[in-house]
Formats: sequence, structure tokens, C-alpha cells
Amino acid sequence: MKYILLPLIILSSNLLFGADEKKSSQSLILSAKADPPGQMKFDQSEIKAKAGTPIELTFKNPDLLQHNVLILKPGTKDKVGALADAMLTDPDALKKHYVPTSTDILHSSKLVNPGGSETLKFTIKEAGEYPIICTFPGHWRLMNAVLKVEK
Ligand SMILES: [Cu+2]
Repeated sequence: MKYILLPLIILSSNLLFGADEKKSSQSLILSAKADPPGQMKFDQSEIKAKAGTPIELTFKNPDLLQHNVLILKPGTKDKVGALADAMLTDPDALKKHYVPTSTDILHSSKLVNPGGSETLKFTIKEAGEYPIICTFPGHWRLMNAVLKVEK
């Protein structure tokens, strides 16, 4: 009987903790594809979140290339992508982590080195489809996904 009870207690406390955590924030994980390396893609094309609840988005980079991650206003992927392309001639691009200057960019990470990760914390109040792109030169056309925020 002892042997059966202990796992049950651990399991139920995990369930309670998990439920509690959901209310305060939602943890999302997005990764760069790394097998084979250099694909310039995210591992998911869509991630979902709830409007109004704090989001903790962890971006992992197991790839051999550097990548970043940007969350954009709905419908601005091509516009911000064009700004990312234009950074090729910006001498300060590396210093800026290849993040263009634009009010369409809601949140952005630094340039994440191979093997690194970064967690972005933010809240989105309005439901919608928010583009996620990497703005390292030449990546955004392939390296994009959608953060689908629902009510
Ligand atoms: Cu990239």
C-alpha cells in the first residue's frame, strides 16, 4: 500500500501546481530547427496563447546558426521582413541584434547563439494572429511562425 500511495500524492500535487501556474502565466517554447542544421526554420508553424494572460515565450536555439525571435503586430510580416533585409547595409546591424527599428515590432530577443536560449515575457490583450520571425539577414522568409492569440 505504501508503494502505491506515494506516486499518487506526487502526481496529484503536480496536477494542482500545474493548474495554479496556468492562471498566472502561460509558458510557450519555440525552437529553431536543428536537424539537419542550417534550415532557417522554427520547429512549429503556429503556437497558441490566451489573450490577457502573461506569456513566457522561451526561444531555444540548438542550431549552428545565430537566430533571434520577434513578435510583430498582425499583418506586418512582409513590412518588417523588408526592414530586416535592409539591415544588410546597416553597419550597426550586429549591435542591434539585427532587430530593425519599427513600431510594428512588439517584442524581440537578442541574437541567440548556437546552444543558447532567451525567454521573452509579455502579455497580449487583443486576440489575433501575431507573426513571429527571425530577422537575421535572409532568414525571415523561411523562419517564420504565428502566435495565435485567442480570447
Ligand atoms: Cu534565423
